[in-house]
This record gives sequence, C-alpha cells and structure tokens, in this order.
Amino acid sequence: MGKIIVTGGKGLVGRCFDSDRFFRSTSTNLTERDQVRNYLQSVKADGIIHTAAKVGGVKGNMSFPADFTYQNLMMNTILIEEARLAGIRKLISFASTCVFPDKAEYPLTPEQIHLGPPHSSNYGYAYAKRMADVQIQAYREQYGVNYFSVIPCNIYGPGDNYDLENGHVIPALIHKFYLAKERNEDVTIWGSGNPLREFIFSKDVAKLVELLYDNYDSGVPVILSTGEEVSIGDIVSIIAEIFEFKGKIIFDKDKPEGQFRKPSDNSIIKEMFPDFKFTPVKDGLRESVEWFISNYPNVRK
Ligand code: GFB
Repeated sequence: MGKIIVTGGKGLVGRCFDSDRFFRSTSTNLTERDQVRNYLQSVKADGIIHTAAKVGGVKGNMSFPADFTYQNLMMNTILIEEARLAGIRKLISFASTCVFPDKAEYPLTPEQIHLGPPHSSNYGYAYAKRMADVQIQAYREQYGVNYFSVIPCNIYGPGDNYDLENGHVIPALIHKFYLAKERNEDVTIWGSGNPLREFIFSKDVAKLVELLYDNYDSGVPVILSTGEEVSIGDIVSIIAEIFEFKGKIIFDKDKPEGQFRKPSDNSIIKEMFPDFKFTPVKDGLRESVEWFISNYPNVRK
C-alpha cells in the first residue's frame, strides 16, 4: 500500500491521520507552486488527502473574504495540477456544507452544489471550494484521474483553532467558557442560539475519509455528516455543563448568525458503511474540552 500525503497535517482533521500509512505535510506553502512541486517530488506518494485550507468561522469569513477566496483558490488549483503532473492517481479534496446554495432544497445533496449563490457570509470560501470540484471533474474527464471531493458538515474536535473572533463556534465557546470560569465572568454567545448545525467529530471524519480512499471511485462528491441537527443553544448548554459553569450566559443578537441551517443528505456514506458509529456530540465535546484544558495555553488561538 503506497504512501498517502495529508496536507494540513497539523490541522483539526489532518492531525487525525496518524497511522504510518500517512505522510502529514505541515510546512509546505501550498500557494507556492515550486514548493508544492518539490514536495511532491521528494515524497513520491500514491495518493493525497487534501485537508489544508484557509478556514474560519462566520465572522472570520465575513472579515477576510479576499483571503478566503485567494488562498483557497491558489492552494487547490496548484495542488490538483501538480498532483496530476506528479502522477498521483487518487486525491480527495475537502469542501464544506457551506458551499451549497443558501436557498436550496433540504436535505442538501451533491447535485445542488452549483444551483445558486452560497450564503453571503462565506461566498469567497464557498466559490473557491466549488471551483476545486469543477477542476476535479474536469481532470477526471480529461486525465482519467480518480480525484473526488468530500463535503463535511461543521467539524469539531481536539487541536482546533481557538481564535475567539475568527474561529468556529465550538472551539470559540470552549475557549470562552474556560476563560469565564478562570476569571469568574459571564459568557457571551453570538446570536439567538436558534440556528441549527450538523456537527461531526474530527476523528470520525478521518476514519470515513480513509474508508472512502480505499473503497470509493466515483466523481460524485461525498457528504460527510451525521444527519443530526443540533441548535447552537443546545451546544452551549452541553459545554456549560461539561465546565460546570454557574455564571450568566448572554445571547448577543447583534453578532452574526450565518445561515439558519444546512441539513445535508449523508446517504452515500450510510449506504457504503451502514455500521459506521458516529461519536455522540456529548462525548466528542467532552473529549474536546478535556484536550483544551490539558493543553491550554499551548493551543492555536
Ligand atoms: O462555527 P460558525 O462560526 O460557522 O458559527 P457557520 C456557527 C453558529 O454559531 C452561528 C453561532 O450561528 C454563530 O452565530 N455562534 C455563537 C458563534 N457563538 C459563537 C462564537 O463565539 N463564535 C462563533 N464563530 N460562532 C462556517 C462557514 O459557517 O461554517 C465556514 O462560514 C465553514 O466557511 C464552517 O463552512 C464549517 O456554521 O455559521
């Protein structure tokens, strides 16, 4: 079994590919073509799992649309082309359920990706990720390579980015509750708490992607979700309970809420891996909080 490069090897998902089958790249600047070419020549892998991306939460996407557009477009465009030139036969590229049109039929299905504009809060990231799948479809057609996209819902887990302004909701809340407990302060949540999200544990994503790497050869993008929606308010209650937080929790409705919901159709993975056990969100959150407490302050923030 040949080596598989994992880009973004230190990231939330990339760090989960920890068997010696994987070669985690951590320092190659994927927006620099020469670096990518030299790296692929030095490793000589059979496949690539491309988890690296410029990512962030609703506010990060709204504050830096140009960075999210340019960096993701460059990374994906260069890597997919250099992979082809290096003779890489299999490549899996990560998108996210925010790529779907804001006005779509629920549950979201792969066929709907291009049927309308994404939500205004993350159009830069969403269009860049859509373009990666366009490039993949074109390369499958012209070069017969077995490249495809996976489309995870909101991912969370240990080793995330805990940036309080630009990070995703779960790491931001874990960081906020930790500080509030330390300083005996209140916690402020963005929005009403009503928006719904599907959350999948990072280690489950890595397991599913490895299974797909070995068993999936179609160009149809694969949605990776649990199929279960939870409200942000529920997530807040679970994290507060794990921290045994007794202080005040304030909902600031002036803060951005993003899309109200993005429920997705996970039937491809359900049919292929009917016995796959998703980590319950309560267990995943407990493991994520414990990791944060035992690693703070040496965390990305
Ligand atoms: O995780 P998040 O920033 O991303 O926000 P999206 C999810 C929900 O949590 C929103 C609420 O409704 C936020 O208003 N929220 C409450 C908070 N408190 C907080 C907080 O302290 N920080 C944050 N960040 N949110 C992203 C896309 O959308 O989803 C990305 O913009 C990517 O491109 C990612 O797709 C997975 O789910 O709204």
